[in-house]
Amino acid sequence: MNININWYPGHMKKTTESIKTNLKLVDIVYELLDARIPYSSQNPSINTILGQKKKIVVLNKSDLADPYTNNRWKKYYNENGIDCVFLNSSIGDGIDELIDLTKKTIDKKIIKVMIVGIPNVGKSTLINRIANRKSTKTGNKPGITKSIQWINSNDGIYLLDTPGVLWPKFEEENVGLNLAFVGSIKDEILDTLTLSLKLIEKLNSINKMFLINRYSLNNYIEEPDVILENIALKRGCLLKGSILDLDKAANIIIDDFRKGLLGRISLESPKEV
Ligand SMILES: Nc1nc2c(ncn2[C@@H]2O[C@H](COP(=O)(O)OP(=O)(O)OP(=O)(O)O)[C@@H](O)[C@H]2O)c(=O)[nH]1
Ligand SMILES: [Mg+2]
Repeated sequence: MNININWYPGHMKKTTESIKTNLKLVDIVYELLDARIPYSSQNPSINTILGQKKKIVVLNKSDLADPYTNNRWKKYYNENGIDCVFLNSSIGDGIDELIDLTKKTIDKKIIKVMIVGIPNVGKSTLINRIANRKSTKTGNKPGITKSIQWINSNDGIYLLDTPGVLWPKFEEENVGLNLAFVGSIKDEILDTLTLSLKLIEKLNSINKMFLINRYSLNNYIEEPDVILENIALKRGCLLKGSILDLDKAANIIIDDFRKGLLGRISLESPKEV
């Protein structure tokens, strides 16, 4: 069961180029990572792209990640001398800490910040939080922001929103899968059924209770395809003639994971990377 994921359309290449050209206009960069996959959500070329520019690693969607694993990542970044802040941009948790750290790092009246990261990680949501208004469009699918734009906030911070970018080739199958699980790859290019089986496999390797609890699975079964059939049965996913609608069940489990309905789950912890 192989799944080969690659998504690097022309606009991402263009955006990466304009990130490079706009870099000289900003004082600092917020590198947004998904707290559930801090390793897979980091652009492997980011440090080369940023050069000597100051940056803060922002672990967004930390409300969806396991709190214990968040702490382990915090320790990991601290030990490596990397500034980091954990956020929930949806409700604004951690924003004050991020602004304080920014002002401590850049001693200027007006601070210009560029925000970069993978699609759907919450860049525009964070900008709207800091600016305290809905100044840039957000949405729960990748590819919402189409072009680079400046947004001003009241307290002397100028923010540069950028469209989400990935990179030409994922080094490992795992990286592409993790990005697809969290919703950073356009769903249209994904084979949802295979993706859901991979997700079931991954979740069960972390804690078998996530799926058992959510879908009241009474028997513990090893094989992902049998688990998917059981979820389809439990959720009444049926086609004409009482055939199981596995595609529907696949969408349910992927959606539930993305919304945090299976629990707060981290797919990567520092020991693995
Ligand atoms: N649970 C949770 N959801 C968040 C958080 N931040 C953003 N979101 C949601 O994630 C989705 C994507 O947010 P956007 O701000 O549009 O993401 P983006 O990085 O600007 O995406 P692109 O413009 O496509 O690159 C939206 O549905 C947000 O409501 C967070 O900290 N926690
Ligand atoms: Mg955006």
